[in-house]
Amino acid sequence: MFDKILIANRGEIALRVLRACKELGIATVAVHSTADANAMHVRLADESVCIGPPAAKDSYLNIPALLAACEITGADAVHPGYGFLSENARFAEILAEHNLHFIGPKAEHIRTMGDKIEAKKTAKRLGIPVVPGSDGGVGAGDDAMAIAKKIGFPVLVKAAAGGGGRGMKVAPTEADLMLALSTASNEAKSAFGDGSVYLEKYLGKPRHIEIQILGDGRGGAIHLGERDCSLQRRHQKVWEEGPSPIISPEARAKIGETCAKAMRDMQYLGVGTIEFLYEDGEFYFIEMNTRIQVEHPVTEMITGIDLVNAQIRVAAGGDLPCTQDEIVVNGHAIECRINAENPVTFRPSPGKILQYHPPGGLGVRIDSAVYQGYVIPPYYDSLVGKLIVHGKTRGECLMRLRRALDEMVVEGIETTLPLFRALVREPNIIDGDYHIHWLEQYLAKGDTKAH
Ligand code: MV4
Repeated sequence: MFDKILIANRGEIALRVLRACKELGIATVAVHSTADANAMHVRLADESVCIGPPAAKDSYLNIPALLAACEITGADAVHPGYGFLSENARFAEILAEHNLHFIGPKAEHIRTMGDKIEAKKTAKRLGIPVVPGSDGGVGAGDDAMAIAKKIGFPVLVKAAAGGGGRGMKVAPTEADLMLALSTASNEAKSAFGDGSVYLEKYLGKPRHIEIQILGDGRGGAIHLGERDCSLQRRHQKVWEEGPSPIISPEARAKIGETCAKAMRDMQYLGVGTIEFLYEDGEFYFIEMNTRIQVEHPVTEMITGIDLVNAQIRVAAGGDLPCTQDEIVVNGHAIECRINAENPVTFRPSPGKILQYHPPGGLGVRIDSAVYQGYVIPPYYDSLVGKLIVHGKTRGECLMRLRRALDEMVVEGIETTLPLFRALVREPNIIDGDYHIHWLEQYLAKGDTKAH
């Protein structure tokens, strides 16, 4: 097991990793930019190192500074959290070159899944159902029109180096294809330095269902059920829940086992999330994330498995926390990502938190690193914290969520709390009847009660 873990991240996920380390008896090193000197994880860590000025490129993405911090403190492993360097294969390799452990998947798997064309080819080879589309990239020399006609319009042009909605263009008809191809490729070239694109059948009103997996890197892997992340705004998840209101236990077992077997065949190491679009009873693979995700607490609440603890253990060569049969989905959990933003315009609202009262009680969890008097900096994401609620049923979970949201106080900045207080009372949400475009359509109506 590791002796000292450097947490190469900030905010709530840095605190989450720190908590797992402390419970494992592992010493902790916090790193922070000059803007995060007063952050909670810095206060609670055994040691802390300032790694640079506020800009992420000069601090949390500054690999030489992170290596120096490991050197100074004698850390033997690095946990990257999510975002920043968490899916940077080169970072994982550089750590290994310096005899440091990267708490994450093997670099080759990070690289493969980071290239959306390679990821899809790998998924297909491993027996995971994928969206119908081009076999690989579509280059200038290919007959894109013939490929698109074979798929059937509307088609979606996606950037190989994209992901998370970046570098996507819909071509509703033949007449739109050439422009969509050139626009997507040019945007990908300037955004990611790689203009390669591929085609997929465009699914109109799917749900976003993601399967949590965990592998030991030696051919063992389990799945921990699904999360329904369909309620998104501009590709930012807002409300995530598990199990999905529309997935049956049989469908869960089938897609879960398909994913677990694929991870066993890959000898995948660590946590991972396999993302699907789900429409008309069919799952369609779109991407795989090789990191711990923001919404991991939803899975923890319904399975009782500590995913960060498991991540650290398998990275140190340990075994999976349990067998597949021991994974039982118990009850229902919903996570609301509460941001320091205006609840209607979503304009960021950084600043000092003057009053902070988080809710409590049975089945209520707050993953947050803020406190009364904390100043939300303008340099990073605007997450105040995640409110995660568990109930025996989805109905009980909704009632508890409504109560917790009404109890929560955050003053001095604007937050999206009013949006969630409206959503939890919305008939479609109460019925679990929504899809990936539902939230943006709801917000566009403008009559939301989010005030
Ligand atoms: C799609 C799609 C429809 N058809 N692929 C968005 C980000 C990345 N996860 C992939 N995304 C999509 N891929 C096909 N073939 C629609 C989306 C999409 C989306 C997916 C999940 C959650 C929210 C979304 C919002 C807009 C578009």
